[in-house]
Amino acid sequence: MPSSPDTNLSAVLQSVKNLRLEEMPIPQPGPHQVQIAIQKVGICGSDVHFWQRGYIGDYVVKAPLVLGHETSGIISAVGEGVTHLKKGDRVAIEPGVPCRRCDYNKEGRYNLCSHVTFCATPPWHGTLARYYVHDADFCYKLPDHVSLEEGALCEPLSVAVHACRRAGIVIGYNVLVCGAGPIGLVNMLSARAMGASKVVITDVSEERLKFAKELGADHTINVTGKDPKAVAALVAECLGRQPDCAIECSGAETSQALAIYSTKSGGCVVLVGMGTLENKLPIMDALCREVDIRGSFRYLNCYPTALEMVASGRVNVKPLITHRYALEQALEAFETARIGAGIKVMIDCSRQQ
Ligand code: NAD
Ligand code: 572
Ligand code: ZN
Repeated sequence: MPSSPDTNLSAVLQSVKNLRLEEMPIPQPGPHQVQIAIQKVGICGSDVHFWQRGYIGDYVVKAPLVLGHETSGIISAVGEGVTHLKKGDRVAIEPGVPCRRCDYNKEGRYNLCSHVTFCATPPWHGTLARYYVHDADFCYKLPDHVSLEEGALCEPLSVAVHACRRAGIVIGYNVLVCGAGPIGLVNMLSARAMGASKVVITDVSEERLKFAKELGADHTINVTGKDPKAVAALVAECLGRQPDCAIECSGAETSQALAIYSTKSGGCVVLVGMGTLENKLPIMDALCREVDIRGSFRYLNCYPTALEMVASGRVNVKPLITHRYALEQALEAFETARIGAGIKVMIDCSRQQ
């Protein structure tokens, strides 16, 4: 064990493009909370976006913000009243804690709570630090054979579990996934685990499509410069019929149109990717063919399922990790994520000797 005094080195976004390593106070757990010695944190596109632009939509970085929300760690202290976790337990951290009191919570849709505190969404600090305090019931104990990296990847996997649930995927479904970034890829894996027979995935990057193919896509389509209606015909040709549902994970307007045109009449399009605020979409096509268009926002009650998918071996998220860095190399790690190298950049926040 390290012998020098313990500190809380953290990756703090001071202002746009100004990310620094700084010492922060070590937080202490209150009642029903746990203190976690953070181990693994994946970099998400939103971390890079806050770093590069200083805002996403109405969420503006106005004060120093610790980044990171794809997290696992080891319990280092427990607050009063915590019974299901103890010091030394390895956990995955669900980053968004809802208010628990509003109508959405009472209706059982806690992901829609507008008072949620979500790691690394201003003004709430994230987890790229040595220590973090979180509500104990939003921490999930990892089975011994599930790695801390897999625990961190339960976050994007939960986004996919929610989207696939919204799409209603069942055994035998044919699925179109639009966009082969980390979110498109976990949707592909999750759709498969939920019973999809065939998955077609699109992108504008050959490199990402090659990765998707290696990860198990049945068909890949490079949509660069192609008309959405023409691609929809290609999708149907690949599958031998139109997909039962489409999960859009790029946010591109043409890709959203493709999702609608491709999906069979009576099927479902799930929108996950965030694009511009207003897009032109073929709504009449959706209307006349009763294609449902559903939003998908983060997740609710998905961590246990995501964890089970990994623990049972039904989903292998390990190949998604293409780069690894220590917390001390956070700037290098963010630069790797910024240029879009590989798929998932993972930061090790544990304290080395
Ligand atoms: P990413 O940028 O790494 O991946 C997006 C992929 O889409 C890239 O590979 C890109 O080449 C591809 N793409 C671009 N234009 C395309 C097109 N016309 N057709 C097909 N593919 C195209 O991002 P990511 O981390 O995979 O996240 C994907 C999206 O999901 C982002 O917009 C992100 O904000 C969003 N997201 C939403 C939620 C939610 O709760 N709804 C949660 C997490 C992420
Ligand atoms: O893993 C959660 C997550 N959510 C993302 C993006 C990346 N990762 N979303 C897109 C941005 N929105 S937001 O509402 N916001 C910044 C709070 O625009 C959240 C969902
Ligand atoms: Zn994210």
